[in-house]
Amino acid sequence: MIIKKSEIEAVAVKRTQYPEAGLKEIAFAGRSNVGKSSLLNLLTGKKSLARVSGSPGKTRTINFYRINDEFRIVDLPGYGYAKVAKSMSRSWGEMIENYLENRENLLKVVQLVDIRHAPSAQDIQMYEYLRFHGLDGVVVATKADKVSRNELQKCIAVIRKMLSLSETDIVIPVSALKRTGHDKLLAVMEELLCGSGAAEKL
Ligand SMILES: Nc1nc2c(ncn2[C@@H]2O[C@H](COP(=O)(O)OP(=O)(O)OP(=O)(O)O)[C@@H](O)[C@H]2O)c(=O)[nH]1
Ligand SMILES: [Mg+2]
Repeated sequence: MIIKKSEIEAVAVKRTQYPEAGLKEIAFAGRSNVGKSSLLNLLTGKKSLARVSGSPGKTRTINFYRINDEFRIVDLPGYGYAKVAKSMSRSWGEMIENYLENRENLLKVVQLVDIRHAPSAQDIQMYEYLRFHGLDGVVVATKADKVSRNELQKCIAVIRKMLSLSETDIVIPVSALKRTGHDKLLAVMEELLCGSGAAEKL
């Protein structure tokens, strides 16, 4: 798949702000600062479609990006940002759960984890939650440029083990800095969308 067209379609904190459900959606989840927005920019080839920042907690809304007028990528706000107030993290949880549990056109959630670190308790919890809702199966290991080729396989093995992945679950190492791994992710996304009956359109 080649992404020829990408644009932000909606910024939402509640259901009434979501765009209409006519297009299939694939969402990106992961802790704050893991690289969700950077990955979106890499996939679309647009440097600043999604806001990237050194300070975590940048994306605090659910951002819907319309891709090729065919489907959407949904950038979810990151979890695990310590400085966010308790009350705020509760409303964060509700915002995400509302989306993940009630969005009928949501196909899959790509879970992002930092390749350098063993998945955190929250990463594991998130993945189990996705599994429970049948949204699991694709993991992106971000910042792959930070480990050597040698370490890469070891890091992926740790991620597989900690998230209790099955053999059919996919882990894709990606680097937004070196611009690698996105082709594989695009291919996986295309397969997901085709399997859902959007084949002739892509
Ligand atoms: N070295 C390296 N740095 C990266 C990569 N991807 C993202 N970063 C950096 O990680 C930081 C966070 O990236 P974002 O894309 O804003 O992360 P996010 O997951 O969208 O964060 P929130 O919006 O806070 O949830 C930025 O400083 C990026 O430049 C990568 O592949 N390699
Ligand atoms: Mg972000």
